[in-house]
Amino acid sequence: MTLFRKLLLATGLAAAILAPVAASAQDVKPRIIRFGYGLSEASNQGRAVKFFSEELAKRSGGKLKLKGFGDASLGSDIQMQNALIGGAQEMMVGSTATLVGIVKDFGVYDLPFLFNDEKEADAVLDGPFGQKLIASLNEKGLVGLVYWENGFRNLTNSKRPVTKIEDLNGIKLRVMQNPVYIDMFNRFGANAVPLAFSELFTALETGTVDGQENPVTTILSSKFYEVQGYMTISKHVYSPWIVLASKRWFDGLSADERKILQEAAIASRDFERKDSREATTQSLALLKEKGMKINELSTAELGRMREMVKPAFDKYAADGGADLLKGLQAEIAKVRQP
Ligand code: TF8
Repeated sequence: MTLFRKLLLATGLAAAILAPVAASAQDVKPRIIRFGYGLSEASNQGRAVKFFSEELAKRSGGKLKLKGFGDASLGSDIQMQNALIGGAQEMMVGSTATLVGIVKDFGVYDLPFLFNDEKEADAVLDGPFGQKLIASLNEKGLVGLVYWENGFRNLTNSKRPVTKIEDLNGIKLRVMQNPVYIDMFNRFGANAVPLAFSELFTALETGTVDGQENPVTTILSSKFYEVQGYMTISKHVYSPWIVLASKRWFDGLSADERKILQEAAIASRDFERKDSREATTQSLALLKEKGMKINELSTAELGRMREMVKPAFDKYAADGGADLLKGLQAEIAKVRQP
């Protein structure tokens, strides 16, 4: 063996021996973190939870063990938020839209056609606006770590193709439990039915509702194509997910543990956004293969929809959201391509 190879081996060994020493020199205790989420293990959400878990293990020398619970097995978004506040569960990921019962301001993201693309969303969510909203969770017993991407939402239904707004007339459309969504779809002429995501598949299957709206990744991973024949690419709202921790639990962590958690969360965010964006194109092709009839909306029709929901913005502003909305629009203007 050459001296060079010996040296390589020796330094490699030293690194291998030193790494766990460095980890244990930190103030990190063995902990089990119950992390709940609503989609399936095979979804973009499930993949990102797995990535997060592996990152935490790597960065803590295996001490911080994140255990994912998918398919809403720990409860719906709203049930989990309350479990976090009470300290009965450590972490979760879910829609920002379902947080409005705790911090009303989160409803601002749900106003239709705000963001033109993912780049704008990333800049606003990761910038001062998004971070200020995250900070407002602390006094409610929650800690927001990062935003993940749920994505641009599209319409599906079991009745007919939707090529113009009038096609939505009378369609019973499940929406998230959030007043902005209810208001928006009632304006579009649908009958908005607020319902937890965990009850959605059954509601579609039994015909309790005719349709729903979600990103294509979810329409595929939750197998909505089995019960929904039509999809309309409307991209009416960009929907963020938010990774949350119980403040009660988080406050009991050491500074080192919190730092590891924050850093792993940021790594998971970058992984999740890239993965979800790649999956979006694939999902669309797969949904076609599964037999869904998919159509886009014409620019003229999208223009009509924008006009139709203008009063929703006025209503939101009048209900106390004026400054918030202005602040959000100013942040978007900073990053918008002319
Ligand atoms: C919805 C959301 C859900 C998410 C998920 C359960 O339609 O888009 O997909 O909240 O975390 O409810």
